[in-house]
Amino acid sequence: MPRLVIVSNRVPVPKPGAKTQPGGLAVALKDALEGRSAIWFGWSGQTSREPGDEPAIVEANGVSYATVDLTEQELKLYYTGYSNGTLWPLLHYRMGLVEFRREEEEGYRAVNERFARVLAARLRPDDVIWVHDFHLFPLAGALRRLGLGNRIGFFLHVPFPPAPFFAALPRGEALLADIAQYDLVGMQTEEDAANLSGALAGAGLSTRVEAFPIGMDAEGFAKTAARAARSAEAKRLAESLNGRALLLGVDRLDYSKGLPNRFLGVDRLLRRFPEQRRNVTFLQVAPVSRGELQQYRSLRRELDELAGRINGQHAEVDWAPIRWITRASSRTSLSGYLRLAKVGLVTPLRDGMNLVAKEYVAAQDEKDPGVLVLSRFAGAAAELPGAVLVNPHDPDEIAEGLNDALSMPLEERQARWRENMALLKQNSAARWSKGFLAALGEDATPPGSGSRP
Ligand code: ADQ
Repeated sequence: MPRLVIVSNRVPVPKPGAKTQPGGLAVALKDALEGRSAIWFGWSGQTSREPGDEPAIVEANGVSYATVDLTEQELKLYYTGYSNGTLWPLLHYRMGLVEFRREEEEGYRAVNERFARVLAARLRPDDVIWVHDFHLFPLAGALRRLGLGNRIGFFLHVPFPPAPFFAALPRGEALLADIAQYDLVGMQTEEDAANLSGALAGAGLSTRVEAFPIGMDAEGFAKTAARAARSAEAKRLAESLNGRALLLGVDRLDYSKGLPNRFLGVDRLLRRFPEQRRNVTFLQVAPVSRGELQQYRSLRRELDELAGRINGQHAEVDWAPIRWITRASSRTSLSGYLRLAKVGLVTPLRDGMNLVAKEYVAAQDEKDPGVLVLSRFAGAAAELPGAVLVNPHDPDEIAEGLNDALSMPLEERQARWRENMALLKQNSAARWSKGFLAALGEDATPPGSGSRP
């Protein structure tokens, strides 16, 4: 089997002795990395004044983690500026939030070219390269310009908007030309795949674009959640509810996650369905993210104010409807909260997949499962037919979804949960990563043969 080279902006370098549960991509790629020779390359998460092109290497679990620092300036242009300030809102259909500055776009390209140089010096001709997410769109183009003929695949974790929308991005054609340098581009949904193919075709380009919805280890998460729900902390949460149903949201504090409308949805629930007033408590966990960007700071202020106002209007001496936590919690603790929640409230305005939706389902107790209220604009909506789907732009529809979920008979909750859980088990993380790599054609590469067919 050829060596696998994973490239992502952040690299989950295992810390010696750390007991924290890995999250995100590390979990999703676990099976793809097991029992084979692999490198995981990317940014160290650190800045330094004059970062060299010699990566720091940590060997763990058979994987060689190779990372490089960025300068403050590189970080500002490549990461904060172009990746998070331009591409993130554009890819999430938020034209009004897109900021474009040429120097940031150039900084983004320069970091991708530096990554390509550092990586190319370590590559073997038969390595299979799998690049992740929008920070690294230009990487294949940069590697090809250095003369590399390896198989290179790309997976986009976020959505891709329709072609006329993408066309508004200055110098977007150059980005499309780079994307066309990948042998295979994986997207979260058929809709995203069609949008990217359309944008490529419009620019006279093409490559293989297919949907590979990201999966999770549902059984593993279910076990973690069942254990976590027995912890002292989870018991404290359960007791504090005084018999009320827990409605739970878990997100990064990001404008794509639809949090203001979610808070307003809870407000509407309390106004329109007064019989639920003493029945529910809504807990939102959303650790601050990307605080360097103004849009994120003002979102936080908006939510602080909304939570305060809604609580002020509805609270009683012994109860307030919203509990609002902007600190980080461990993955294990969150899994316990998810299991205790009668409703998982996941209402992004747009989301590539949204793994919290899947984790909520996996965390449930099959004897008395809660209900997922899910945005129809999350990639997960196509994968979880047992969810109550809502339009996240309409707080009234969110309120109605919540009321339906809270009134749902046990039998229906079980039937919906069983349908969702069966699909989660089928579309596992292992199937996702192996499916992508098989389609990339790594198995077709004769060992030791040098270049692409
Ligand atoms: P994210 O936007 O980060 O990821 P999501 O899929 O919901 O969104 O979460 C990814 C992981 O982070 C999950 O395992 C989740 O449990 C964890 N997480 C979320 N909020 C957390 C919190 N408050 N504390 C701790 N952990 C938290 C991007 C795309 C998504 C896509 C994923 C994976 O935006 O659409 O599903 O990548 O492809």
